[in-house]
Amino acid sequence: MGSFPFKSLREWMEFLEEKGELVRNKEEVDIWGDISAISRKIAREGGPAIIHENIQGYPGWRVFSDGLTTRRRQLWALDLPEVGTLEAVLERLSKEPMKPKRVEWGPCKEIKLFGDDIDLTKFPISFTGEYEATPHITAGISFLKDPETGWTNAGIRRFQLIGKNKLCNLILPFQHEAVIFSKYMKQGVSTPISIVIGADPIVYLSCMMPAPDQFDEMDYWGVFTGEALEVVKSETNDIWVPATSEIVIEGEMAPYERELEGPFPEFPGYYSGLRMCPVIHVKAITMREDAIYQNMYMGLPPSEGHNTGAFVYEVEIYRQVKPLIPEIKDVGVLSTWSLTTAVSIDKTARRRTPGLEKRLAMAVKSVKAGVMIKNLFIVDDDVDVRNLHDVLWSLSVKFQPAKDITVVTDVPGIFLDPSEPWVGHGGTYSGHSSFGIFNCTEKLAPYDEGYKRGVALPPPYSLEKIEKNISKYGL
Ligand SMILES: Cc1cc2nc3c(=O)[nH]c(=O)nc-3n(C[C@H](O)[C@H](O)[C@H](O)COP(=O)(O)O)c2cc1C
Ligand SMILES: [Mn+2]
Repeated sequence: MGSFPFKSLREWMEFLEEKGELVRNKEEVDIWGDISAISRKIAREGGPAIIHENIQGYPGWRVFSDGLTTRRRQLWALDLPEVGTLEAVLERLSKEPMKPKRVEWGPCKEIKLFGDDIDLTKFPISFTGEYEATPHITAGISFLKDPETGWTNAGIRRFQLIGKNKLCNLILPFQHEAVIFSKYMKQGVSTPISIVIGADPIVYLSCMMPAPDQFDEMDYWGVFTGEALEVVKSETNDIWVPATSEIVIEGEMAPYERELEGPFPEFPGYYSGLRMCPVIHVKAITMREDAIYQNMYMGLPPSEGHNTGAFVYEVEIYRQVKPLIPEIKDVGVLSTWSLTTAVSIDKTARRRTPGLEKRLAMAVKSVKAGVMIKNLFIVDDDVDVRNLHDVLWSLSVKFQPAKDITVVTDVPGIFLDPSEPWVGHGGTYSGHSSFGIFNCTEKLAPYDEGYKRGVALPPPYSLEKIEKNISKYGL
């Protein structure tokens, strides 16, 4: 049986199957929309992970998705508790990063393809949205190595299929991929890249962490599990990738070659425009004998990508802000990557330090993990930041539009957000936004008349009694 720490996609699938959270779909699906439509439904309904075993036009292939769509499965993947999750992650992350362990061989080397044998059109790369020109790899983890420091960065990118051995890579200027790519560009040489498709869930969660500069995301794997991740060397470059990966695509991006990328269903739920983006020339593909292709739906939230992003952004915002403002209590990414996010603050400390909530807001916006936040709700620490009812209640009764909104104009944003008036500046432009702080905390005097007895609830002794004896009441 698969159990934590999951060392391959297959161990993870075994575990999910035992938990009754993996569906094996034998009904034929196509790459034109079926796979995406099913993922969309799963995400909206909190459904199970799925493996499609019958892909029209791609005999022998299987496509896996939605392993990490629900918070419950994300917590299983990292063996974390449902209550006090952020504190528990923080405790683990406080340990020294653990470097991956280099090994000679791994199952991802069972098949090796070079030269004319490389043909990406034979892979079941699925369309995500109706207006995509050609399909995109969506669960591809991009590994790049800093030519100056040796730092290996890992992150999910979508890669557009533009030829049998050619992919287009949307490199966003504020991501680490751009930092590294530009170093090779300055040297006038090609950037080596390795892309992993299909990996264990800890690899996926680790690579999505918005970690600081020069931090290898794969070191998180060891910190999460207490063991080192086993990695093997790519065939054509010096990038080391998880040994049990299903598929590894190796290639090179020439410094100045660009092709049009897009349109793609972006995380804000609208299509991107077309942009000139770097081109990957594929030099090698290695994979398992019966490789499983992994897909991660994107577009209108929720999706596996959004839900996983929400979790890792919560973790990293909390981890990065806590040393600056220890009064931060919890973080909930409410929608669309982190465009709308809620944080809670220590109520007692805030009473002693009026205005503390604004310092918290500025700290949140200043750390790497907070860069995309546009709407920030600050709530009291007796409010569950992930519960929309609670957050909207705070907005309803603790917030006055005329005085509790602070707008900071002209901060970095993300050009994929269609509400930005500056959209359309092309691929070298990161985005430009305003930042709204919604102060939904209880107000201090002279506004405290309604607040002075605290939140209106049944007596504490009754709440406690009912909680303790809940089954006696047939509940
Ligand atoms: C399905 C999916 C597709 C993504 N596509 C891209 C992409 O094309 N370009 C990009 O810069 N980020 C993309 N991201 C977001 C990054 O993976 C994420 O922001 C990551 O933290 C960036 O890490 P980095 O700064 O270390 O590169 C995508 C995320 C998901 C889940
Ligand atoms: Mn990074």
